[in-house]
Amino acid sequence: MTGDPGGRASSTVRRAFIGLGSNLGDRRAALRRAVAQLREGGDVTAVSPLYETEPVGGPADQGAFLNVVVELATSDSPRQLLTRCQALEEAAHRVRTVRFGPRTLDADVLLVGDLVVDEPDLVVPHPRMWERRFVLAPLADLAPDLVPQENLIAAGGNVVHAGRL
Ligand code: GSY
Repeated sequence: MTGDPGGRASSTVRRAFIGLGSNLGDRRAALRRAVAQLREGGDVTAVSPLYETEPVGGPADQGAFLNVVVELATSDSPRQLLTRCQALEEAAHRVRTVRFGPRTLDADVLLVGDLVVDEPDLVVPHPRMWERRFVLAPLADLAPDLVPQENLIAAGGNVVHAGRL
């Protein structure tokens, strides 16, 4: 573990990225509400274009996702960001019946500056992000410097631009 990834508040402002996905109900509305709720923190600096994406993992018959990545300039710790993500999911009334199955909202802490966290319930950088095109494509739109082209090419799951939220 490096830096100050724990729960303590810090005055260091870091560039952080949150991944949002929905494949149940009114997907666009769920993502819009989640972004609005994140904006209440006053630290959102950008929202990626919207992508319609092939499900990666989970049941074969689940519907396509809509995904975006949100960029923050934040002094929140990774754990504080996890708590914010959990609040977004709770607000979306997510009901999870099937592991990796359809969900009204999934919110993941992807990156928090160069902090590294490896705890049972929180791993940053997100451990599977480098294999997922539904993460890397919107992340590359916001931060091409952070996404090696070879990762983007090798990543799994088709993605299609779907305009803006
Ligand atoms: O980890 C996010 C939830 N999730 C997604 C997603 O958001 N988009 C796509 N395309 N596939 C996914 N599989 C899982 S799990």
